[in-house]
Amino acid sequence: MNTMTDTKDLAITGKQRMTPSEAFVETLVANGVTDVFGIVGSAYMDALDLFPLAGIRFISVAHEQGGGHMADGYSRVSGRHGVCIAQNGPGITNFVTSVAAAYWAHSPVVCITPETGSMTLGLGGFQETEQLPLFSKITKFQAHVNNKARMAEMTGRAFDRALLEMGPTQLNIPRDFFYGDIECEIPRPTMIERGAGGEQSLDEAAQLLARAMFPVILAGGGVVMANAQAEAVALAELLQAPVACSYLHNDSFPAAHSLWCGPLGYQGSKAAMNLIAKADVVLALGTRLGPFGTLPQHGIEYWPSRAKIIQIDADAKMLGLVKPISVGICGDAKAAARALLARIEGKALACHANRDARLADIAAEKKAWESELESWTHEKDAWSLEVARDSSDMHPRQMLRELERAMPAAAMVSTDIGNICSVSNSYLRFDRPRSMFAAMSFGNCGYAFPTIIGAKVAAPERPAIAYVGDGAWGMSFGELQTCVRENIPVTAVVFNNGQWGAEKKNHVDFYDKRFVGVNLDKQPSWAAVARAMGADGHTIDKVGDVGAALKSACEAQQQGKTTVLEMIVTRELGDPFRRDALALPVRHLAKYRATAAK
Ligand SMILES: Cc1ncc(C[n+]2csc(CCOP(=O)(O)OP(=O)(O)O)c2C)c(N)n1
Ligand SMILES: [Mg+2]
Repeated sequence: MNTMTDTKDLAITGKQRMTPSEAFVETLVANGVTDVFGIVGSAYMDALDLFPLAGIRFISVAHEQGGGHMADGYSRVSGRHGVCIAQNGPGITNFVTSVAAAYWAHSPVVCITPETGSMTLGLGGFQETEQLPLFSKITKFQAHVNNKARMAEMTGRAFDRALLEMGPTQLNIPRDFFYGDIECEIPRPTMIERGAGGEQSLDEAAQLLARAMFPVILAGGGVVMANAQAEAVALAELLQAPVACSYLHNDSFPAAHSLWCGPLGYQGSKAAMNLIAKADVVLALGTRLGPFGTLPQHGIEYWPSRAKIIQIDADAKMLGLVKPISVGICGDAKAAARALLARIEGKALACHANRDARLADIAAEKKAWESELESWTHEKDAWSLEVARDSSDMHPRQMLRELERAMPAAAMVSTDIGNICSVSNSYLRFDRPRSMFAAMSFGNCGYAFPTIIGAKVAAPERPAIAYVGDGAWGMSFGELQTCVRENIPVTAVVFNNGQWGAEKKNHVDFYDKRFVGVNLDKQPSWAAVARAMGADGHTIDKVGDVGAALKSACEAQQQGKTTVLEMIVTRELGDPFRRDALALPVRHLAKYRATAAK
């Protein structure tokens, strides 16, 4: 039986008699679902039984949080829905962290949450918890099947809204509603085309750009999601404007382009920061201008507060929310960029008069930052010098540079949220979009590894690499089981510095090195653990071995092998995350006075 054909027939013939499980699965098929991540559970077993005949692969994961992150990675690389499902109660509460992460990554994840039976809800039965409040603030839409006859309708809507609003949705289904007889028609996906934005705001933006003397483009995640990279390049070339990538969206503009200046934000590019600081007009294309991504870095207050800011975002609520703006355009990044191009192409642009000076400025800033990075082989603060002094371990920065040099052309890289992962921001450059999947502003440890597994399922031909600190690895290495069992070959680069480094940095800077809970003593050999779990595992302790190890691990992916590269690095630490949010300790009680700032 060919279910695709059947689905098309259903669409033609209208209502048919079916079970709610069939209606649910046929609606997944109608939405092009081919992969679902989760852990098996009785709550939805009647529907799961249909997956193989529906052409849907069920990817059995180690932990539901991992399944949610996999759905996230899958959607970010494919631009399609990522789907996850689990058992009611504990299986669903395990999804919460990953759905919150998907929310801030703007990933169209459909989180399917079978619920306790409708006739026992509220009685405190087995595996019961209220499942809608759990996700109310971390989803764009919550579909609740309140009657089994509405199974297909609600399922379809959860899929439509995830793409419409670019974020996770929840589909909550009382488990008894999978059974029975219903008459229904399988809804077709409703694809809503996004427009360029209001004519007047586009006109105003075009005028600002035409008069700008030092325009700078800030390319955000919206450029990636709208497949607008070509338009961003065309705008940059027309204006001859430098382009900065927004925080953790290093894949929003091709790094090989002469106008690319690198990412803003934590551990970002000084070239990008120095150039945007000079802007008189900023075109923020497809970015919500999130607060963390524009904080001062490297001691540079780079945000040009006197410049005119044109912000383009598909979500009107983001316009002017964090930064004051001159023009807000509610539009799709691609359509808006095209509309702006049409308005300024062939016009006299003020910025053409000083083009050569600006291009020289861009080249000089990039060169200066490159040579600084090249000589910045290790951290130079007192703590870092002390811990690295007699160590034969690798300096994290040198190791990251070697990884960068060895990175295969079409690689996808996910990054976690530790200190070394954050420093890697300076060393991650991409020429194609949908290549970088960072933990974004939710910033949860344990994001990177499962996310790259999901990305690999969506793009099996691309090398898939996760950067993970050893602390975060302890949270997420269980998903090696998924790689091995489900034959999803990826490479995990684990930075073994024996500490929760990013937090330890705060102890060093603010708490006079009174370390509490930051040392990761007695860790196993993560390379040996990987081998015990059926993957390959290698310990790398020389900078000269890093590049070859990455290359061969990526090649091993073609033979179906997952590899863990355990990098033995010093305990030195880069700049802290949250200098903005910490203060030196003040103590009033005598008992605690010894911990007051001196
Ligand atoms: C789930 C979660 N728990 C705790 C934190 C707080 N936190 C942020 S960074 C960090 C340390 C990360 O350590 P590791 O993964 O070893 O990377 P390193 O900083 O050592 O490079 C911690 C605990 C977090 N962001 N997410
Ligand atoms: Mg660590």
